[in-house]
Amino acid sequence: MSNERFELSEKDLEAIKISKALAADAVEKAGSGHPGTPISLAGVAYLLYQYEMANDPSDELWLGRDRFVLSAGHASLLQYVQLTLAGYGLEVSDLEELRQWGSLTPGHPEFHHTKGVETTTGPLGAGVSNAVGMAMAARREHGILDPDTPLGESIFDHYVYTVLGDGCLQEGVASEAASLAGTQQLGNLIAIYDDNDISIEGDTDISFTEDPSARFRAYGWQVLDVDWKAGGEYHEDYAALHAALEAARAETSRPSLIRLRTIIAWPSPNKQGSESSHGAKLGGDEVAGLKKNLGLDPEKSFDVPEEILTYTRERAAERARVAREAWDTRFEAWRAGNPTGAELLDRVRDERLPEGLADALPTWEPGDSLATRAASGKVLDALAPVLPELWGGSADLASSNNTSMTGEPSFLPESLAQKDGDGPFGRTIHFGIREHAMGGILNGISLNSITRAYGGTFLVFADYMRPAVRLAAIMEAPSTFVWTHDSIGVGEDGPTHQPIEHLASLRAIPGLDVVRPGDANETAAAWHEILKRHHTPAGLILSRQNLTVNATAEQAAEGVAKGAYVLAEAADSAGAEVAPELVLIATGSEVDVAVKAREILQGQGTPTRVVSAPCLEWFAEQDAAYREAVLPRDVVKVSVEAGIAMCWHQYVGDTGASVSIEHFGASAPGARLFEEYGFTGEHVAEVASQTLAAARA
Ligand SMILES: Cc1ncc(C[n+]2csc(CCOP(=O)(O)OP(=O)(O)O)c2C)c(N)n1
Ligand SMILES: [Mg+2]
Repeated sequence: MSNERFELSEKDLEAIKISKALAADAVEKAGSGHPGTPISLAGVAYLLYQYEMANDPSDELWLGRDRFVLSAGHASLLQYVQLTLAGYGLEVSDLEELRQWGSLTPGHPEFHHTKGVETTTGPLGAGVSNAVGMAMAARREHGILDPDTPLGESIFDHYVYTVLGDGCLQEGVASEAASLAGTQQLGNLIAIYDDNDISIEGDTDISFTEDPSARFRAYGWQVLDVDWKAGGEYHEDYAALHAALEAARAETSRPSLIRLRTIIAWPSPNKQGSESSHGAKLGGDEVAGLKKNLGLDPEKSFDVPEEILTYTRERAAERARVAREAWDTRFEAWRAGNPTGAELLDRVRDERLPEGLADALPTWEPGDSLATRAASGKVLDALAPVLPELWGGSADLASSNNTSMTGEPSFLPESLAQKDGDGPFGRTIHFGIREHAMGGILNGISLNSITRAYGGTFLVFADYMRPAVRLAAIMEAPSTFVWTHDSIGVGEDGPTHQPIEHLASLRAIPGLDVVRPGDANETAAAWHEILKRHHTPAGLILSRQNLTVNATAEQAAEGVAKGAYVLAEAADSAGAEVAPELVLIATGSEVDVAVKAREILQGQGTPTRVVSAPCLEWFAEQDAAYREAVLPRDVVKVSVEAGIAMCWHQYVGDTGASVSIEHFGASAPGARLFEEYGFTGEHVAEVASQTLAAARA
């Protein structure tokens, strides 16, 4: 730490005042928004963007940059104003368009939308889990690209900064993530907690009385206090904050929480310290009063003197130039010395899979029998040597989810290593029983990262992580959620563990690929297709119980990528393929049920086709001709899926039917439940015959 007293220049202080006024003006003009915290934390954000973080406004995806996550996403102006001042491409005119159609400044920060925004936030607490994921990703990236360099000394090391508020700290997801960050000893993670005692309903004492410092210390974090309220008069002490940030960076074996005591909306004359400044425009008089208190002209709006904008942009550019000069030189040296690593880096940054990946995938023979979760485990084992960027784990269900790549070390701090090889650069992630944080961490890893991650739990607990899944879809983050134990096939654990409405409810999320392979070969093909897609999250939904392999490896490789395909064609009595009179559509474990039903129906003289439909989203991408060829409009269709029928009507139409389950399951062996609830070849054949007869009547 330097002994020099940290001091901001007059122009810096002016820029901070202007930042506060801009936040007030933007909300005033929009008519809605959140001015309070962008006003009170303007200096914090200014410090981060102009003094503390490694960043390059001209290259917002610079590999060496520190990450910034505004977990308190409602305070989006905090970030927008600094992106404007630092020269990330936003202009003051964009701030004038806050929250308007088509603007670069939406209500909450959105990944892919505004340059410099690293993740979409707004659902409180989620950003903390993203930040933990980013901090973990940084360590893993170091591990695969520069393993011989000590932690902290590689060009791939960077810090992750997150700003969070009372709301984030109250949300469970942040607790889950912070706890894991402590265990993982993420020294590259720095959180600034805006301790302003205010949330929407007023004083946080009405619902939040714990000691967050004690809590974070118990998690294994370093907690640093910066109290701007100390000593009578409120004082935005940037030197104290800077010192805390230095101390946070210096602590390399623990994450740090800087507990910063602030007054919301300071120095707004009447609304400072009040929830009234949280989420509504301040009002003209109050904005004028704020400007007066800041020494700014109350008559002017969006007033950024050219001199100040030039100063902040040049300052940011010059800092970036200096940082880049040093970093780029080291990067070139790294490239020269690490051709394999460089090739890997180029490949993943180009979003290319290795040549011949398909050949590495395991195949099975029709008639083999194994659970798709087991097949998925074999696929991961096969991918391990050829796809170094892929890593992941489970929320304490690894042996059930088959998510550990055999023989790969665990991702753990040295002091917690359980077996040879485990360490900070390990590959298997132990998320603990923290599904929601796992989802957020996977997203943090997937965003602009050079690694790709998956995480497993039981499908029924997808509900525990749904907000993160939804955010993955909004962000087009290629997180892979491995959800096993996918139906009443779970059996004895009973209704709490048996998904019923989950497939339908996950399919309701736009932009999420819900992938439920019907056998082992389809599972390998499903993984391959998921990996080919770099901008879509996927849920890979797998069976607990053994499933007969019905698809050949070739059939699966070709068919799964199209979402649905003809697995078994209708035939006449001589066995020759003919046009179907009936189509059975099934997913996952019910594909085999449909295959059995087809045999019965064929025996009865009804030419019956089985369509396996592992991913309805991929099927929807196919052209109309293909879809019509697979599911002909004029043929009677019956869907078979061990879940609610919702979403199948659009495939089977008014003349068709769905064999489904519209109630919760029960505790009994899975095979018995399949019988009791009608998921047998006989019952499906019966329903299909009746449906066909009714359609013809
Ligand atoms: C998961 C979630 N629940 C509720 C909200 C609605 N909400 C937005 S901000 C906020 C209060 C946040 O308080 P705090 O973090 O202290 O922010 P401050 O008022 O200090 O800016 C709430 C409840 C949300 N954005 N996300
Ligand atoms: Mg607050």
